[in-house]
Amino acid sequence: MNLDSRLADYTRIVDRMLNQWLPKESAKPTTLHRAMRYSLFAGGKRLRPALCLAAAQACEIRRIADALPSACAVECVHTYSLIHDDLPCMDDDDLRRGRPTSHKVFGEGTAILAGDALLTAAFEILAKTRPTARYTVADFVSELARASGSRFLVGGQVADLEAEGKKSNTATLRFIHRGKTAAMIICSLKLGAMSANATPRALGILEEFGDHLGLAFQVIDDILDVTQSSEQLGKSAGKDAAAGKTTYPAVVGLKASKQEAARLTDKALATLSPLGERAGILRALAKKLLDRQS
Ligand code: GRG
Repeated sequence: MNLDSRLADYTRIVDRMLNQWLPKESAKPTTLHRAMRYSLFAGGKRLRPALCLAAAQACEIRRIADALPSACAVECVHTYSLIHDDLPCMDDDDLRRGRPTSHKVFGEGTAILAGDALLTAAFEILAKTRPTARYTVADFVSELARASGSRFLVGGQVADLEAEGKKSNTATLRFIHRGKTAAMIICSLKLGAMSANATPRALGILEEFGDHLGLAFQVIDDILDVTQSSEQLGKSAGKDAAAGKTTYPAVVGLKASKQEAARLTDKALATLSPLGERAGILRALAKKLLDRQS
């Protein structure tokens, strides 16, 4: 199995379905649909759809197409969160996925609404999923709603806003990262597994894997923010320190942060053991994320 070609396959099928399921640019109101597509097709890494499809394969899904509503839905929620995160009232950023941010191109009102519309489009798309013997469509919807709601994605963002300029400890940092980053990673894995009618035990394993991987991903994100250029990242580098954010490098230093990312990745890999060979893509993906440069 070649990981890069597998990831390219995932991106190709996800992009084809996103293009099919989202309103065309020519559909009214055209500015809104242009704005939604501008951010969605800006060249993100498509990590969450990849985790979703890889989890589905680790749970021996019969037809990968059955996991596509979930894979596309998580990418819509993720893209909405990035558009809103970049707004002047949040992180106030000019650059995202190598392009000017949505509000810079379309104005603040349209950017907010493009985010709102992507969030609701996610549920419209997810509703296309097929129920399996163990999971109803309502189970899928409930999983995504929980991860993207006040206890996790939005809740993590609020905790992040409230922590700005204050000295936070590692417990606060973990709460923020669990909500902002790990929850959507866990949700992507679980929805993929549910599409494959996975056992509750397999869901539990993937949840634990996603928790460690999500934290590792965020620690690496914090490290890249201080070690890479904006060109390399496709988003503004050095923003965390400038905004007085509590990050892993700020709390424990760069060297210890790198060790922590490696430790969390090892823990994530260890949780996959019961899934054996079937989890090969997930394993390779976790290792690749540890070495990522953007
Ligand atoms: C409800 C007003 C309102 C706002 C919510 C939830 C939220 C805004 C913001 C949280 C979004 C956020 C920035 C989470 C951090 C997770 C993270 C590291 C994102 C970057 O993910 P990548 O690197 O991005 O996978 P690409 O662009 O490659 O998809």
